[in-house]
Amino acid sequence: MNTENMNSEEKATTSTTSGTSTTETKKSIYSLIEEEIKSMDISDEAKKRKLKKLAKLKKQQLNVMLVGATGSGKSSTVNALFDMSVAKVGEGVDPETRKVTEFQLDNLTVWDTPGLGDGVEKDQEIADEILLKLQEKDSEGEQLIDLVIMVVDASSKDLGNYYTIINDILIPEFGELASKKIVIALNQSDIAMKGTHWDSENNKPDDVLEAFLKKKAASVRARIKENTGLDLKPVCYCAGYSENGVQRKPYNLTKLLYHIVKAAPKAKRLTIAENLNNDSNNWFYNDDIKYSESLKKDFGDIVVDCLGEGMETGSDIGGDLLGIPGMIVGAVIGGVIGGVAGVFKAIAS
Ligand SMILES: Nc1nc2c(ncn2[C@@H]2O[C@H](COP(=O)(O)OP(=O)(O)O)[C@@H](O)[C@H]2O)c(=O)[nH]1
Ligand SMILES: [Mg+2]
Repeated sequence: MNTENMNSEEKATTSTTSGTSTTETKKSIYSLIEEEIKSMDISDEAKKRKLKKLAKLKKQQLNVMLVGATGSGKSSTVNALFDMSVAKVGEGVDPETRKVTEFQLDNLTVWDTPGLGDGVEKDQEIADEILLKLQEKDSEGEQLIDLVIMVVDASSKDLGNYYTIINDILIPEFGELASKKIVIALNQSDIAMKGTHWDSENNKPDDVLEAFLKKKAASVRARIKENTGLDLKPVCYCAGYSENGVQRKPYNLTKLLYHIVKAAPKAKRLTIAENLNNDSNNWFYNDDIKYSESLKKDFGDIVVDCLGEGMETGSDIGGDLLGIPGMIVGAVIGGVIGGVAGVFKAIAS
């Protein structure tokens, strides 16, 4: 899979104000929430306040940086996670020039960085670019990059020069928040033992491979701790691939998403929900269901926070706190990220 070839067609949205549904492929979480607010049985004043909150959330921009060796699966990972059909490749960016490449989704930007390991000089150039990007400020004067996903091939022996990136760039630039903002993603779990011990029928590792991956994650964690002082919990997953008619579905992608959402600032988490890949197959295979449950709660909390006010009196409270948020969590979250867990689908329809 190659993100460089992504097209820039417009995301299909559903026109809600006119009541005509243009397509069912994907609904904007923001317009769904807006719809809900407008139909709530509350004062116009209260509606206005809620819509204002929503507008603020809608304006949030999330910036994610990908680092990792060439071939580790950075492109495959963003393709699996996000709805890349709407991505626009940054203008004037040539992937061959070993520059940071920008993929722009609605309100989510993925900064893809070239892999290290092609010589000291080139590595230095790339490190300088990564550093520059991390020093960049957004329009509010805040650090532009919200989080870094470090994609590592799960069968690789060592993080090598990526410790240097963590030590010399990420720790100084993220400061105290470094351990919160770095997600270590151990990809290609399916072929970590040279392709053996993968249970293709159930799209998961068998017991032997699972034990191997556990050990792998523990040793990577220990080595990162030793080399950088940070305690990061690596996620073993599989971004999947589709080649020559052979397809491997992602594994533990929901688990990876869970860690990404935790690494993102709360106010920006809906931007992730908004841009998720709608293919439910991508989210289906995980080592534990708790990640999708927790995600549902995380996204739901933000929606409730946006719609409920707590400060209102009288009947508004009943409407806000009892019926509607619960309904919204079901309908909105269900509708938008229906793929995250099979159960949401049922709620959504
Ligand atoms: N078996 C397997 N192959 C993968 C996985 N993720 C990516 N790949 C393959 O690894 C190769 C490199 O992936 P790519 O996403 O281009 O890596 P990048 O250079 O880091 O962007 C491609 O052939 C992918 O199909 C995975 O989880 N399992
Ligand atoms: Mg790539």
